[in-house]
Amino acid sequence: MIDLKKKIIKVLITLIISTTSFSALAHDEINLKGKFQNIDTNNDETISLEEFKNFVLENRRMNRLERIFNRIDNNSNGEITIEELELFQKKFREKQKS
Ligand SMILES: [Ca+2]
Ligand SMILES: [Ca+2]
Repeated sequence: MIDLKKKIIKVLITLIISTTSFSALAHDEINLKGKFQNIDTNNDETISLEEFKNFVLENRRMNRLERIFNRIDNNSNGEITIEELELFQKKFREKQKS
């Protein structure tokens, strides 16, 4: 159950990040309709400037989160262990000292 949840989150993150880059729009792989519905949060079938701004901000936040995640994920296997978290904390503390 937990593994499935993890998998879903991973897929979601990949999806959101892949749909952020405009170069990706050139490829047909993207479900434009689904993307549109994601941005159109009040479901009135148009994207307002406000909705667009929120979408971009949200994606930027996600990208930042992914970078942080990758920095903690020392062996880049897509999962953070307690050891990796401790290592990250140690590195962070050393950085604070210097
Ligand atoms: Ca709308
Ligand atoms: Ca890891």
